Amino acid sequence: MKTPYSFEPYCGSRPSQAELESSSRDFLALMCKRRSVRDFSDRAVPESVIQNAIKVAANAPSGANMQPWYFVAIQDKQIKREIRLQAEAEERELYAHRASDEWLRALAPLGTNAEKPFLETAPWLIAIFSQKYSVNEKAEKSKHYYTPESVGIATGMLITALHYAGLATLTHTPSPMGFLRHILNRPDAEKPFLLLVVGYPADDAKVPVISKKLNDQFMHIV
Ligand code: IYR
Repeated sequence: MKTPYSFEPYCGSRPSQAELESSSRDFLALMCKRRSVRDFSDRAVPESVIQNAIKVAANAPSGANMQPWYFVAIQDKQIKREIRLQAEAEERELYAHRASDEWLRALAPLGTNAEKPFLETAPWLIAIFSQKYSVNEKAEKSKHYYTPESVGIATGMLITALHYAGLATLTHTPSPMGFLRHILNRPDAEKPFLLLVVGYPADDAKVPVISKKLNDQFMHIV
């Protein structure tokens, strides 16, 4: 049956099993080095690198191909300062009152607190927004599907692209983070999903000693 929709040849490759094994092993070794970094250098990172990483994220799969995401890449010092001030105000509340004892105990090994100097030190912040719906030129709304899943996948691809390029990142979720919508002038349909801090790690950057789940703890094959 002929459909009104068009299809085109798939342009991906078909590597041999040996090539699959080699490239997946190399990529695993690279990704095992990904860590969340909180000590950033102020060393500049070219805009093109940030643009390319966001373009990678925009190639993520999404529910009904609705692409329910929007990225704002921030290098402006004044805007970074405003974000830091508002994030720290929320975080002070979180650490002093909002977080349960259980939550604070879970965070203790990470050594985090309400101070977020990296929001100003790092050369780039990327604010990721999820869109509940889109609006076309005729002001007609289209519902989005699987929005958190889609934006989560895109964010994972963004982090992966930045790590592949050689940069450090931190997934930061000041809570609540509604202030990002106001500072960055985003519409009602958008909700802040995550703030990604991006840059070179400081020369003396330290990360907490933590363990990752072992293979048989996070997967099995049947
Ligand atoms: N948003 C706070 C607290 C925090 C929460 C989780 I869950 C973390 O994995 C890390 C921190 C902060 O950024 O300090």
